[in-house]
Amino acid sequence: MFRRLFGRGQDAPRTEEEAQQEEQKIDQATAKARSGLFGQISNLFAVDDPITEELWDDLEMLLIQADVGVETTQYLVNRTKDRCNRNGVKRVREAKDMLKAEMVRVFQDQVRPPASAQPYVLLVVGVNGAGKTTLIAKLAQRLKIQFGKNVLLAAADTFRAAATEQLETWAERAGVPVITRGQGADPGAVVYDAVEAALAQNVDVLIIDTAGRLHAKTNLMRELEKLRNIIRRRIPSAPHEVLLVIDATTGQNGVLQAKSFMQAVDVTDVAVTKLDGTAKGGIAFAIAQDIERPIRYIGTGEKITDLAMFDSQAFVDSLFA
Ligand SMILES: Nc1nc2c(ncn2[C@@H]2O[C@H](COP(=O)(O)OP(=O)(O)O)[C@@H](O)[C@H]2O)c(=O)[nH]1
Ligand SMILES: [Mg+2]
Repeated sequence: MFRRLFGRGQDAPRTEEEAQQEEQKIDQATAKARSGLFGQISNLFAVDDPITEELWDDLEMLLIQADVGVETTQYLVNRTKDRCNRNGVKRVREAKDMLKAEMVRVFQDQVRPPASAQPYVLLVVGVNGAGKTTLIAKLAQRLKIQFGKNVLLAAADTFRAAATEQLETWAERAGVPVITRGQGADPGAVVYDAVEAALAQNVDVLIIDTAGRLHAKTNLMRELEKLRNIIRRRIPSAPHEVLLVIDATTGQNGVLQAKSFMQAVDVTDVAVTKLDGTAKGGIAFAIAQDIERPIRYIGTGEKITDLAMFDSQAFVDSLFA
C-alpha cells in the first residue's frame, strides 16, 4: 500500500532525490534526540574497551530515559548482548552496530503486506491534539502534489468547535476538496456523503478525520464501529487503513492511550507526530513493540510539508549519526 499509495503507478520506486529528501526530514525530526539521549548512547560506544556489564547497565538506563520503555529496553539490551555473543563481538566500539541492527528489527517485525484499492479509504483516529488533522493535511498535499492523486477529505470530527473549519483551512492550502456538515452534525452522515462522493467522483484516496474523545470509551467505540459499518456498506473491503496517530511528546502515557484506542477500533498502522518536539525519540520503539503495528508516517514539524514516510533503517541511522 505504502509504495502504491505513495507511488506513480504499480510499485514505482522512489527517485534518488525523493529518498534523500525523506532522509533529511527524518534527520531534522531526530535532531533533538540525536544531540540528547541518543548522543549519550553514541558516546557510550565511542570507547575501545572490552565489553563489561557496566556497558549494558548504562545502556539500559539511557534507553529507559529516552522513552523506550522498560520492557522494550530489556528486550533490546538482551537481544544486543546475544547478537554480540553470536558474532564474537568483544569490544564496546563494535557493539554499537549490534544495537542498531536490533533496533531496526523492532520495526521490521511489524511490516504489513501492502493493500491497494480505489478509492483507498483511510480512517484516521487518535486522542484530541495528537495531530490528526495536521497529518491529514500533510498526507493530502503530498498525495496530490507529488503523486497526482485525486484526494477527498471528510470532516467527521463534528464534536469540537472549529474542528471542521480547521480541516477546511488545511484542505484549501493543500488544494483538495472536503466534505463537511458542520459542528454538531452526525459524523456518520458526513462519512456517508464522503463515501458516495468518492465513488461518484473517481477519487483515489478518501481520508476521514474523526473525533478523539477518550473519556467516553464506549461511545467512541460505538461511534467508530458505526463509521466503519457505513463505509463497508458501500465499499466492503474498506477502510483499507485505520491509522492511529500518536503524539511523541506524550511519552509512555501516549502509548497507554494508544492501547485504549486499540480496544475501540482495529488499528492497522501508526503515525508518530511531533517527533521534532522531543529529545527522547525512543518512544518510536515502545510504540512499535507495544502496539504491534507498523509505523507508517512521522510528523517532523508544523508545516504542511513536514511529513516523512517512516524508514526504520534511516530512522535508526539518524539517531546515531
Ligand atoms: N511540532 C509539531 N507540531 C505538530 C505536529 N503535528 C501536529 N502538530 C501540532 O499539534 C497541534 C494539534 O494538532 P491537530 O492536528 O489539531 O490535532 P488533532 O486534535 O489530533 O486533530 C497543532 O498545534 C499542530 O500544529 C508535528 O509533527 N510537529
Ligand atoms: Mg483535529
